Amino acid sequence: MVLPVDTVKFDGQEVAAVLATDRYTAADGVSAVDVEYEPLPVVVDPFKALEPDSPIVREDKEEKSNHIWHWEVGDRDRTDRAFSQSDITVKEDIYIPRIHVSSIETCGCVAQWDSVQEKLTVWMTTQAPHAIRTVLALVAGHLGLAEHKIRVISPDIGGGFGGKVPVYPGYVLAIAASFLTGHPVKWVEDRMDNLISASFARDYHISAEVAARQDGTMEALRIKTVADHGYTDAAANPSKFPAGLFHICTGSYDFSDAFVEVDGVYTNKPPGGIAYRCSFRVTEAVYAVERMADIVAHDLGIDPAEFRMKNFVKPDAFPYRSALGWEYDSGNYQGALEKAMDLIGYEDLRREQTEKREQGELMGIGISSFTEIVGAGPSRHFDILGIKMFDSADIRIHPTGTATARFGTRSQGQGHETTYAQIIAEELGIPVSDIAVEEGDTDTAPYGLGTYASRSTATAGAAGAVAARKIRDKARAIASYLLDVGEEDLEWEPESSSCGALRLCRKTIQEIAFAAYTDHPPGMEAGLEAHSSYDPPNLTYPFGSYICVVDIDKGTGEVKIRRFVAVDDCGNVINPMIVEGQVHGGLTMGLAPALYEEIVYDENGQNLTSTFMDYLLPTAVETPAWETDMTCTPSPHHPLGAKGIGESATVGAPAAIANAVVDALWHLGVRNIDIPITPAKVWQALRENGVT
Ligand code: MCN
Repeated sequence: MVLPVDTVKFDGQEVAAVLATDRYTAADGVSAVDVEYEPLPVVVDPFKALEPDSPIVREDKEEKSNHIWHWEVGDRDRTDRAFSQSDITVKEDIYIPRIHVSSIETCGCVAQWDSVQEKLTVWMTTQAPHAIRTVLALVAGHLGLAEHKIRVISPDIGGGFGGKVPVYPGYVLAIAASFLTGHPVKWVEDRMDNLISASFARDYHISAEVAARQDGTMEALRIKTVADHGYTDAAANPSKFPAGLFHICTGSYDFSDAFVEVDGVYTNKPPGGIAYRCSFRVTEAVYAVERMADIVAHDLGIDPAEFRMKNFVKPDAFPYRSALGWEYDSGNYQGALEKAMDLIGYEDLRREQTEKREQGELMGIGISSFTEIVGAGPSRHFDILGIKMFDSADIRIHPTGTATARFGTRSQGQGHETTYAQIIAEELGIPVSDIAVEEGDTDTAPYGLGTYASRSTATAGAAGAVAARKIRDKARAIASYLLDVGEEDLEWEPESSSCGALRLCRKTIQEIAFAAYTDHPPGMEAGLEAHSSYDPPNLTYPFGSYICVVDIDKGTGEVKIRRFVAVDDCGNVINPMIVEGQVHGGLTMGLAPALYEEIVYDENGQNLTSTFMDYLLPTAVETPAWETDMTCTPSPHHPLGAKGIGESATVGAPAAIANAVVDALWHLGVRNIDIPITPAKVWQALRENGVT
């Protein structure tokens, strides 16, 4: 049921649909709907929801409890033993609040049922058109709607950031209404709809503990988390990883032992647990370990940079199996941190900090040396409804030597049209301007699982390279026939002519393409095209080191970011300008939850942040001038040596900012301030610790 029958479970739940021929009449229709609400007991705090006398949020479930699932990874006994034998243990409770993806455009669709063709076409703001089509076929199969009779088109969707992966009730209602009326039906959220009903991320209460030696070696990590998933169905679905990619909890550090457990809980809030520009739960995990690294370093009186260098997984340890059992592909964490320290002038800043502190001023330096986990598949780890997570590319070289390439992913602003074309150009020597890249139409593009989890380069990009290499093989056979020489005597070599093509002996790819349709070897199929479905052998593990410098106003508690240096490593880079753009956007989406964003509910479950007056996004005014740079540690298993980059900065930035703020206040006795670090929270912490 996409609309509730008799009980509304959260503020923002759609209760009725009005269908009209224009927007104004629809708005009048909405005003005419009169809903009588009888207040029922609610629970919005996940800890209270776990108490035995709590109201039950999902009475439709067999188990009369708000506990959804328990998930754990690592070796509990070994970890407990390591804790009992360590020199020191450090514990901190960290809350990572509920936040919301605020894309430039909200969600919407146009559904058109064509009763003559018996075909449904849906133009939809989705990041995963093929998967959505399969879901629609499975859900609507009993209405006689088969998959080949559904076409999902995802046009430019105004940004996604993970928030346009779910199937929202509005999509289903528009489709149903088109069936009923035989007319095309449009549904588009307004901003308030989006802010109260669309997907929410995080809302994780993390209790983190580190066991360490006196010399600063971190030995074991123990994390216990309560995850508030609101009134959700998705979180209740049996899935291999209800806690997402929390496996990355050990981050860049060589912990001998680790144990992580997460409990999912229902509350009377909208469905939670969706992504906010991060592979599910990666920011939460990374934030926790990066905060803990800083707290332990401060407790032991060791400089946080020196402390990290000591505890990093070393460059020669890759491929590295973490204490939580996942194999990191490659990394050089020291290299990234050294570069960031050089760029920002770390030693000078520490000297300046000491001087400032003597004068009573508050200046802090925060580091975050994160590791990301992106690129879903491989299919042995991930599936959607049982469909293995791979992605695909179709490349067709036309007789005149230009090309059309189609992919199963869908760019929402990541620039696939440019980077996929570059990948093919590099492999085949066809100029980028002669390559058309298409995505997002299930009638034309090959099947794929979509764009999220920074998976496009790792999967579809790799598929593009593999398909292009298949074309090279066929081109070699054609050239061998045309030139009457053995295939083994032909080498691809850079073309010196102005067309910039690669050359197979004396034949350019354009000449070979023409021959593929006009003069190909007897017995060979005509044409020059190839398909690849790429299932990566592993995830990719991009990483980076960020350093943030803040000044804090003692009078108002305002945090001012003076400098922020970001050194990222996503292996080989396909397009440096696009990667830099991704890092800039990602950093701003890391700044947002660190200092500004939080969805707040009152004790009745009423959303108190349903407009941009209350839910604060940083604007250009609040955003510092990011200073970015790269190191390059190729992925050994990706055909191009590339790793994903779309989310790294969002994952890495919040901890750098929070660490900088606490670093400024540590000498006063402040160990932690939960994000968003608002002026009010800082002001309070200053007053509580004797600063007036
Ligand atoms: N790239 C590259 N070299 C690399 C890695 C990536 O040139 N070594 C390029 C890629 O070819 C691609 C871009 O960088 O053009 C991002 O690639 P990738 O990291 O593979 O991520 P995806 O394309 O899968 O994008 C998903 C990622 C996620 S999960 C979110 S959320 C997000 C993001 O990208 N949402 C975005 N960036 C966004 N940017 C915009 N403008 N809008 C969104 O909604």
